[in-house]
Amino acid sequence: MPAITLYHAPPSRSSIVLWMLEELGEPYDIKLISLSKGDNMKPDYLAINPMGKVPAIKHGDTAITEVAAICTFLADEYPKAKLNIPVGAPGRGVYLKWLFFGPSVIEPAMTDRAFPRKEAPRAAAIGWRDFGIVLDIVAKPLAKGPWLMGEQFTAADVVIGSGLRYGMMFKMIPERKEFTDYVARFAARPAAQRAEQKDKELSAASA
Ligand SMILES: N[C@@H](CCC(=O)N[C@@H](CS)C(=O)NCC(=O)O)C(=O)O
Repeated sequence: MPAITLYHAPPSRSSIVLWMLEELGEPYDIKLISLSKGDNMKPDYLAINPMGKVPAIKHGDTAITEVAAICTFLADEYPKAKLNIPVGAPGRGVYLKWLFFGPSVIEPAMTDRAFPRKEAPRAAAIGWRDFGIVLDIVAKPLAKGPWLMGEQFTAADVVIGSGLRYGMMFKMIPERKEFTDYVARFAARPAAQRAEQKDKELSAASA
């Protein structure tokens, strides 16, 4: 039995982990969670993720949740795939910065813009300050590319790349050339294509 089980609702944020697992090349199982049938709020699943959200993975007996944490963990746990920048290597800090930048900066910046608050939040009180600045910061390393960390494709690209692609798809992020070129680059990766194909099949089968 594979050591990794992905709890997955296709397509959703758990599709990001599906892509990560394809990049990793380790065996894994998938347990489908139907959000429309409320599987995510059933006691069995709440025991794995009390938030009632996907994704979650089980690694052995340990349940791990949160996209970026799962991707960071998998990249470190299976270093053979070279998707991490290991502890002690010079780029480790910047690599972790990007992994945190996805859920703590890009995602709230994007959703606060899509679902405006009644009162504008104070720039100093929120974690992302200004939407334009957030986008400029991500665009900078991508203009040089090919990946966030330069020549090495890492788990940070899986996390940030998925967020940018989603944001542009739903018109929450502008289609800047740095972003569209980046999405085209990673969409050409065999693992991304396998994950997309699997997700389509799983969506169709669970519809
Ligand atoms: N912070 C979580 C967010 C997970 C999340 O919001 N997942 C959505 C699917 S995209 C979900 O499970 N929604 C079901 C619900 O809230 O009922 C992460 O990064 O993993």
